[in-house]
Amino acid sequence: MNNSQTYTFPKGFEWGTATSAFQIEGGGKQDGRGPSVWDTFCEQPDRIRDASTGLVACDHYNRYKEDVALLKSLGIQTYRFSLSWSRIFPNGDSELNEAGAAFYDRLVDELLAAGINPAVTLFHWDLPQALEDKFGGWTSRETSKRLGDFAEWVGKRLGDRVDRFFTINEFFNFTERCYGIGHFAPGRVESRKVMNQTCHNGLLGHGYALAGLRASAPKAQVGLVENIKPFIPVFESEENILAASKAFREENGRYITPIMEGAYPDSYLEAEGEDAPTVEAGDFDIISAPTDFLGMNIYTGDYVTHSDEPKGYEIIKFHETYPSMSEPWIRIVPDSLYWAPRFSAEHWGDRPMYIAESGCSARDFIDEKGRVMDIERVLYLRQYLKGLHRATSEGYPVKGYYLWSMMDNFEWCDGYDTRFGMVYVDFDTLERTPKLSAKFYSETISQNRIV
Ligand code: PNW
Repeated sequence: MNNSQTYTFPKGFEWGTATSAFQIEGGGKQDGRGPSVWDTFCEQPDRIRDASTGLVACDHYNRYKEDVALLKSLGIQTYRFSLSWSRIFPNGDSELNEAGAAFYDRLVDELLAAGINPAVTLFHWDLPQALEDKFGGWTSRETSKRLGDFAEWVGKRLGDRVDRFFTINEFFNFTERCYGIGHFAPGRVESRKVMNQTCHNGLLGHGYALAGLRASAPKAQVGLVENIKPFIPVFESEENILAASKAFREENGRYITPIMEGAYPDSYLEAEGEDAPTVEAGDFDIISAPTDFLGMNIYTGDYVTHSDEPKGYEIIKFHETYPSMSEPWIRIVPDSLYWAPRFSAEHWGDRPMYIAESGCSARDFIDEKGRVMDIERVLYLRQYLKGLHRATSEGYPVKGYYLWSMMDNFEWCDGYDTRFGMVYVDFDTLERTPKLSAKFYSETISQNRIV
């Protein structure tokens, strides 16, 4: 059988899994950690579905050795995790909390000793509360600059052992959703103008972070992670493919297009009018400085068909009966892992790409033997990996894949009931149990093909 029949991935393809600090670490008040906006948010009434907090979470801060051993036993090759900024700089300024910083030395060393390649995200939404208080968080360019300073420090501290850094994770979820819709921390509902400014400041934050890392860790590979919106031609006629390609560039225009192209698309500026963000001279030099790779988080996607309207495409609405996972926003669209890498390469060139997160929530059935049989997740992963396999077999430069998530964790406003892990966590005992999907993934990794 040839590679395409066995779904074999290219030699050297990296298989990983991802987490983020606030969602797993706990140790919320240990060793001098300062609060983040998410700590504050969790204390407010009616913000989190199960009224939970991140104070203990998976207690990874105290159990990281056990967790690294688990990663190793599953054969994971690269592990993407984020830093709790306020654990390291509790006041968001230059006053270092050495005890907090030392945790990341221990974690990185433990991973390296286990033969696992660490991949560090600098910012995964848990802004130090001090920066929210002092500057208004992402409404201010000061915050963007502080992320640059933090990045420079991180490069100095970890750059000798870590060679892959992601500057930020998903713009929408720490800008619009936090300062426009108010549904994520710090939960502010500001004017459209202010909200658009947070988006711009987020882009600047990425740019400053990239510059900071370039200065202190010149050999490291640096990129960002965006939850890019994939568009899939509903069937593969030439005109549908063209329509989906147009949709991809336009609909990702707020974040990824300006980073790649050094300017906001006209359609965005026209739509926002006077509410468009204030851009200072030189901003786009910072924002669009070249990265080494593009990280994409892909959970779902939209189908597109050609349209005779001037914009040339139509996004097809989902009927409520369309299959989705236990979280309804995760519609099952496996071809997303093919079309997003393909359109990225076609629009912005052949830079290396990582799927920095992909995965799903699923109902976990615990059987009478205590096994967690998450067959829905196994089915989901197999189909999505087939989409990804098509991308690599056609030569699109996707270099690795990070399954979200290593273990069940704090799913932001949904609390602990929504489970994304391939490892089950009992939040009373904190015991970890690999699910059926972990066995599937582990076997896939060991054979470098979809099993
Ligand atoms: C990502 N949506 O967030 C995050 O990077 C993770 O921290 C999170 O746990 C994971 O996906 C699962 O939700 C998203 O509603 C949150 O479209 C929500 C959406 C997308 C991504």
